[in-house]
Amino acid sequence: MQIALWRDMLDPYYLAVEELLVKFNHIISSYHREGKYSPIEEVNGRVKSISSMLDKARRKKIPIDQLEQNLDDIAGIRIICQFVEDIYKVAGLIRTRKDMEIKIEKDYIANPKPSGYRSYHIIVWYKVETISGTRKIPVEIQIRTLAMNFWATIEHSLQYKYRSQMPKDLSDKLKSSAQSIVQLDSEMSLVRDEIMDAQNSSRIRDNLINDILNDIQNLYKVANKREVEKIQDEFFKVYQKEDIVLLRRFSEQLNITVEDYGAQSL
Ligand code: 0O2
Repeated sequence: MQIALWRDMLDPYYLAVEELLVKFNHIISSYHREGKYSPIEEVNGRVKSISSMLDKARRKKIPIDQLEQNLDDIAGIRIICQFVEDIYKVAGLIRTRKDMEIKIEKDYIANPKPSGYRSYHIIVWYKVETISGTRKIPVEIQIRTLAMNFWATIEHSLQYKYRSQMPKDLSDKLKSSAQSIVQLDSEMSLVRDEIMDAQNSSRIRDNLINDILNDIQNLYKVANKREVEKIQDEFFKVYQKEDIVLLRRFSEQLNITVEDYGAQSL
Protein backbone atom coordinates (compact mmCIF):
# COMPACT_ATOMS: atom_id res chain seq x y z
CA MET A 1 0.00 0.00 0.00
CA GLN A 2 1.47 3.33 -1.05
CA ILE A 3 1.40 6.11 1.56
CA ALA A 4 -0.41 8.29 -1.00
CA LEU A 5 -3.33 5.86 -1.02
CA TRP A 6 -3.78 5.67 2.74
CA ARG A 7 -6.54 8.23 2.80
CA ASP A 8 -8.54 6.06 0.37
CA MET A 9 -7.78 2.97 2.43
CA LEU A 10 -9.03 4.69 5.61
CA ASP A 11 -12.24 6.04 4.08
CA PRO A 12 -14.49 3.04 4.97
CA TYR A 13 -13.12 3.10 8.52
CA TYR A 14 -14.16 6.76 8.89
CA LEU A 15 -17.62 5.84 7.63
CA ALA A 16 -17.90 2.94 10.09
CA VAL A 17 -16.91 5.15 13.04
CA GLU A 18 -19.39 7.85 12.02
CA GLU A 19 -22.26 5.37 11.59
CA LEU A 20 -21.54 3.56 14.86
CA LEU A 21 -21.39 6.82 16.80
CA VAL A 22 -24.85 7.71 15.46
CA LYS A 23 -26.15 4.26 16.47
CA PHE A 24 -24.72 4.22 19.99
CA ASN A 25 -25.79 7.83 20.62
CA HIS A 26 -29.25 6.83 19.47
CA ILE A 27 -29.30 4.08 22.12
CA ILE A 28 -28.46 6.68 24.80
CA SER A 29 -31.18 9.07 23.65
CA SER A 30 -33.77 6.26 23.37
CA TYR A 31 -33.22 5.33 27.03
CA HIS A 32 -33.36 8.99 28.07
CA ARG A 33 -36.49 9.72 26.04
CA GLU A 34 -38.25 6.94 27.96
CA GLY A 35 -37.00 8.47 31.22
CA LYS A 36 -34.77 5.41 31.76
CA TYR A 37 -31.21 5.04 32.95
CA SER A 38 -28.85 4.42 30.01
CA PRO A 39 -26.12 1.78 30.51
CA ILE A 40 -24.05 3.87 28.10
CA GLU A 41 -22.91 7.14 29.65
CA GLU A 42 -21.08 8.43 26.59
CA VAL A 43 -19.50 7.20 23.40
CA ASN A 44 -16.65 8.42 21.28
CA GLY A 45 -14.72 7.07 18.34
CA ARG A 46 -11.65 7.53 16.24
CA VAL A 47 -9.79 6.18 13.24
CA LYS A 48 -6.28 5.22 14.29
CA SER A 49 -3.72 7.79 13.22
CA ILE A 50 -1.25 6.75 10.55
CA SER A 51 1.67 7.23 12.93
CA SER A 52 0.04 5.02 15.55
CA MET A 53 -0.59 2.36 12.86
CA LEU A 54 3.06 2.52 11.82
CA ASP A 55 4.18 2.23 15.47
CA LYS A 56 1.98 -0.81 16.00
CA ALA A 57 3.13 -2.40 12.73
CA ARG A 58 6.76 -1.99 13.83
CA ARG A 59 6.01 -3.32 17.34
CA LYS A 60 4.21 -6.38 16.01
CA LYS A 61 6.41 -6.83 12.93
CA ILE A 62 3.49 -6.45 10.53
CA PRO A 63 4.48 -5.65 6.91
CA ILE A 64 3.11 -2.25 5.89
CA ASP A 65 1.16 -3.79 2.98
CA GLN A 66 -0.66 -6.14 5.37
CA LEU A 67 -1.89 -3.61 7.92
CA GLU A 68 -5.57 -3.98 7.08
CA GLN A 69 -5.47 -7.77 7.43
CA ASN A 70 -3.62 -7.58 10.76
CA LEU A 71 -4.98 -4.59 12.64
CA ASP A 72 -8.42 -4.95 14.21
CA ASP A 73 -8.47 -1.48 15.73
CA ILE A 74 -8.08 0.84 12.73
CA ALA A 75 -11.66 1.85 13.53
CA GLY A 76 -12.25 2.21 17.26
CA ILE A 77 -15.29 3.00 19.37
CA ARG A 78 -15.05 3.67 23.10
CA ILE A 79 -18.13 3.26 25.24
CA ILE A 80 -18.00 4.73 28.73
CA CYS A 81 -20.33 3.38 31.41
CA GLN A 82 -20.95 4.46 34.98
CA PHE A 83 -20.84 1.00 36.54
CA VAL A 84 -19.11 -2.34 35.83
CA GLU A 85 -22.55 -4.03 35.56
CA ASP A 86 -23.42 -1.67 32.69
CA ILE A 87 -20.39 -2.88 30.72
CA TYR A 88 -21.77 -6.42 30.59
CA LYS A 89 -25.23 -5.08 29.75
CA VAL A 90 -23.78 -3.15 26.79
CA ALA A 91 -21.78 -6.22 25.69
CA GLY A 92 -25.04 -8.23 25.76
CA LEU A 93 -26.77 -5.52 23.76
CA ILE A 94 -24.04 -5.61 21.09
CA ARG A 95 -24.32 -9.42 20.85
CA THR A 96 -28.02 -9.14 19.95
CA ARG A 97 -27.50 -6.69 17.09
CA LYS A 98 -27.94 -7.78 13.50
CA ASP A 99 -25.65 -5.06 12.13
CA MET A 100 -22.59 -6.17 14.14
CA GLU A 101 -21.11 -9.64 13.97
CA ILE A 102 -18.83 -10.63 16.86
CA LYS A 103 -15.29 -11.49 15.79
CA ILE A 104 -13.52 -11.64 19.18
CA GLU A 105 -14.31 -10.71 22.79
CA LYS A 106 -11.59 -9.94 25.33
CA ASP A 107 -12.51 -9.50 28.97
CA TYR A 108 -9.69 -7.50 30.54
CA ILE A 109 -11.93 -6.88 33.56
CA ALA A 110 -12.03 -10.51 34.62
CA ASN A 111 -8.42 -10.87 33.37
CA PRO A 112 -6.64 -7.51 33.74
CA LYS A 113 -3.45 -6.90 31.74
CA PRO A 114 -0.13 -7.04 33.66
CA SER A 115 -0.04 -3.21 33.48
CA GLY A 116 -3.30 -3.08 35.49
CA TYR A 117 -5.37 -2.18 32.38
CA ARG A 118 -9.06 -3.10 32.66
CA SER A 119 -11.65 -2.81 29.93
CA TYR A 120 -13.99 -5.05 27.91
CA HIS A 121 -13.10 -5.30 24.23
CA ILE A 122 -15.33 -6.58 21.47
CA ILE A 123 -14.14 -6.71 17.91
CA VAL A 124 -17.08 -6.76 15.53
CA TRP A 125 -17.38 -7.14 11.80
CA TYR A 126 -19.33 -4.17 10.46
CA LYS A 127 -20.54 -3.59 6.91
CA VAL A 128 -20.31 -0.20 5.22
CA GLU A 129 -21.59 0.78 1.81
CA THR A 130 -19.03 2.68 -0.23
CA ILE A 131 -19.06 3.85 -3.85
CA SER A 132 -16.96 0.78 -4.65
CA GLY A 133 -19.43 -1.60 -3.01
CA THR A 134 -19.96 -3.23 0.38
CA ARG A 135 -16.95 -3.50 2.71
CA LYS A 136 -16.94 -5.68 5.82
CA ILE A 137 -14.39 -4.27 8.25
CA PRO A 138 -13.36 -4.98 11.85
CA VAL A 139 -14.14 -2.37 14.50
CA GLU A 140 -12.75 -2.51 18.03
CA ILE A 141 -15.30 -1.52 20.66
CA GLN A 142 -13.75 -0.80 24.06
CA ILE A 143 -16.25 -0.72 26.92
CA ARG A 144 -15.11 0.61 30.30
CA THR A 145 -16.27 2.57 33.33
CA LEU A 146 -15.51 6.26 33.86
CA ALA A 147 -12.95 5.22 36.48
CA MET A 148 -11.26 2.64 34.21
CA ASN A 149 -11.15 5.26 31.46
CA PHE A 150 -9.50 7.78 33.78
CA TRP A 151 -6.76 5.28 34.64
CA ALA A 152 -6.26 4.08 31.03
CA THR A 153 -6.01 7.67 29.72
CA ILE A 154 -3.32 8.61 32.25
CA GLU A 155 -1.43 5.34 31.78
CA HIS A 156 -1.59 5.63 27.99
CA SER A 157 -0.01 9.11 28.09
CA LEU A 158 2.80 7.85 30.32
CA GLN A 159 3.33 4.80 28.08
CA TYR A 160 3.62 7.19 25.14
CA LYS A 161 6.10 9.37 27.04
CA TYR A 162 8.35 6.51 28.18
CA ARG A 163 7.69 4.09 25.29
CA SER A 164 8.87 0.71 26.58
CA GLN A 165 11.10 2.23 29.29
CA MET A 166 8.67 3.24 31.99
CA PRO A 167 10.55 3.63 35.33
CA LYS A 168 9.69 0.79 37.70
CA ASP A 169 8.51 3.07 40.53
CA LEU A 170 6.07 4.71 38.12
CA SER A 171 4.72 1.42 36.77
CA ASP A 172 4.37 0.19 40.39
CA LYS A 173 2.41 3.33 41.26
CA LEU A 174 0.15 2.77 38.24
CA LYS A 175 -0.44 -0.85 39.26
CA SER A 176 -1.38 0.19 42.77
CA SER A 177 -3.67 2.98 41.49
CA ALA A 178 -5.29 0.37 39.21
CA GLN A 179 -6.20 -1.49 42.43
CA SER A 180 -7.78 1.69 43.81
CA ILE A 181 -9.87 1.91 40.63
CA VAL A 182 -11.09 -1.69 41.19
CA GLN A 183 -12.03 -0.68 44.74
CA LEU A 184 -13.76 2.52 43.57
CA ASP A 185 -15.77 0.67 40.90
CA SER A 186 -16.92 -1.97 43.38
CA GLU A 187 -17.92 0.65 45.99
CA MET A 188 -19.88 2.56 43.35
CA SER A 189 -21.63 -0.68 42.35
CA LEU A 190 -22.94 -0.97 45.91
CA VAL A 191 -24.85 2.31 45.56
CA ARG A 192 -25.75 1.73 41.89
CA ASP A 193 -29.50 1.30 42.51
CA GLU A 194 -29.66 4.51 44.53
CA ILE A 195 -27.69 6.48 41.94
CA MET A 196 -29.82 5.06 39.11
CA ASP A 197 -33.02 6.04 40.98
CA ALA A 198 -31.75 9.59 41.48
CA GLN A 199 -30.78 9.92 37.82
CA ASN A 200 -34.07 8.41 36.63
CA SER A 201 -36.12 10.85 38.74
CA SER A 202 -34.18 13.80 37.42
CA ARG A 203 -34.64 12.60 33.82
CA ILE A 204 -38.38 11.94 34.32
CA ARG A 205 -38.74 15.47 35.73
CA ASP A 206 -36.84 16.95 32.75
CA ASN A 207 -39.04 15.02 30.30
CA LEU A 208 -42.24 16.11 32.09
CA ILE A 209 -41.19 19.77 32.05
CA ASN A 210 -40.30 19.50 28.36
CA ASP A 211 -43.69 17.91 27.55
CA ILE A 212 -45.55 20.57 29.55
CA LEU A 213 -43.73 23.45 27.85
CA ASN A 214 -44.35 21.87 24.43
CA ASP A 215 -48.05 21.51 25.23
CA ILE A 216 -48.25 25.14 26.42
CA GLN A 217 -46.55 26.31 23.24
CA ASN A 218 -48.95 24.25 21.08
CA LEU A 219 -51.97 25.58 22.99
CA TYR A 220 -50.71 29.12 22.48
CA LYS A 221 -51.33 28.68 18.74
CA VAL A 222 -54.97 27.68 19.06
CA ALA A 223 -56.42 28.61 22.46
CA ASN A 224 -57.44 31.86 24.04
CA LYS A 225 -54.24 33.69 25.09
CA ARG A 226 -55.56 34.53 28.55
CA GLU A 227 -56.43 30.89 29.19
CA VAL A 228 -52.91 29.82 28.13
CA GLU A 229 -51.35 32.45 30.40
CA LYS A 230 -53.44 31.09 33.28
CA ILE A 231 -52.18 27.57 32.54
CA GLN A 232 -48.63 28.90 32.45
CA ASP A 233 -49.04 30.60 35.85
CA GLU A 234 -50.41 27.34 37.28
CA PHE A 235 -47.43 25.50 35.84
CA PHE A 236 -44.98 27.86 37.59
CA LYS A 237 -46.78 27.29 40.90
CA VAL A 238 -46.61 23.50 40.51
CA TYR A 239 -43.00 23.71 39.30
CA GLN A 240 -41.94 25.62 42.42
CA LYS A 241 -43.38 22.94 44.69
CA GLU A 242 -40.67 20.53 43.47
CA ASP A 243 -43.12 17.62 43.68
CA ILE A 244 -42.90 15.10 40.84
CA VAL A 245 -46.38 13.67 41.59
CA LEU A 246 -47.98 17.12 41.27
CA LEU A 247 -45.98 17.77 38.11
CA ARG A 248 -47.16 14.48 36.57
CA ARG A 249 -50.78 15.22 37.51
CA PHE A 250 -50.52 18.69 35.99
CA SER A 251 -49.04 17.20 32.79
CA GLU A 252 -51.88 14.65 32.53
CA GLN A 253 -54.55 17.35 32.95
CA LEU A 254 -52.79 19.55 30.43
CA ASN A 255 -52.76 16.64 27.97
CA ILE A 256 -56.55 16.44 28.18
CA THR A 257 -56.87 20.19 27.45
CA VAL A 258 -54.45 19.86 24.52
CA GLU A 259 -56.44 16.92 23.12
CA ASP A 260 -59.68 18.89 23.47
CA TYR A 261 -58.15 21.58 21.28
CA GLY A 262 -56.67 18.98 18.89
CA ALA A 263 -53.30 20.67 19.46
CA GLN A 264 -51.16 17.54 20.14
CA SER A 265 -49.21 17.58 16.88
CA LEU A 266 -48.97 21.28 16.09
P1 0O2 B 1 -3.86 2.93 20.97
O1 0O2 B 1 -2.83 3.99 20.85
O2 0O2 B 1 -4.81 3.18 22.10
O3 0O2 B 1 -4.58 2.65 19.69
P2 0O2 B 1 -3.31 -8.53 20.53
O4 0O2 B 1 -2.78 -8.77 19.14
O5 0O2 B 1 -4.75 -8.77 20.67
O6 0O2 B 1 -2.49 -9.17 21.61
P3 0O2 B 1 -3.70 -5.66 20.47
O7 0O2 B 1 -4.19 -5.58 19.08
O8 0O2 B 1 -2.77 -4.57 20.92
O9 0O2 B 1 -2.96 -6.99 20.81
O10 0O2 B 1 -4.98 -5.77 21.36
P4 0O2 B 1 -5.18 -5.40 22.87
O11 0O2 B 1 -4.05 -5.85 23.71
O12 0O2 B 1 -6.53 -5.90 23.17
O13 0O2 B 1 -5.11 -3.79 22.89
C1 0O2 B 1 -5.92 -3.03 22.07
C2 0O2 B 1 -6.03 -1.63 22.62
O14 0O2 B 1 -6.41 -1.69 24.01
C3 0O2 B 1 -4.75 -0.84 22.64
O15 0O2 B 1 -4.52 -0.30 21.38
C4 0O2 B 1 -5.08 0.21 23.71
O16 0O2 B 1 -5.98 1.18 23.22
C5 0O2 B 1 -5.82 -0.62 24.73
N1 0O2 B 1 -4.86 -1.19 25.70
C6 0O2 B 1 -4.41 -2.46 25.75
N2 0O2 B 1 -3.54 -2.61 26.76
C7 0O2 B 1 -3.44 -1.40 27.37
C8 0O2 B 1 -2.70 -0.92 28.51
O17 0O2 B 1 -1.95 -1.64 29.16
N3 0O2 B 1 -2.88 0.40 28.83
C9 0O2 B 1 -3.70 1.23 28.13
N4 0O2 B 1 -3.80 2.50 28.53
N5 0O2 B 1 -4.39 0.80 27.06
C10 0O2 B 1 -4.27 -0.49 26.68
P5 0O2 B 1 -3.07 0.18 20.95
O18 0O2 B 1 -2.96 0.12 19.47
O19 0O2 B 1 -2.04 -0.59 21.71
O20 0O2 B 1 -3.00 1.66 21.42
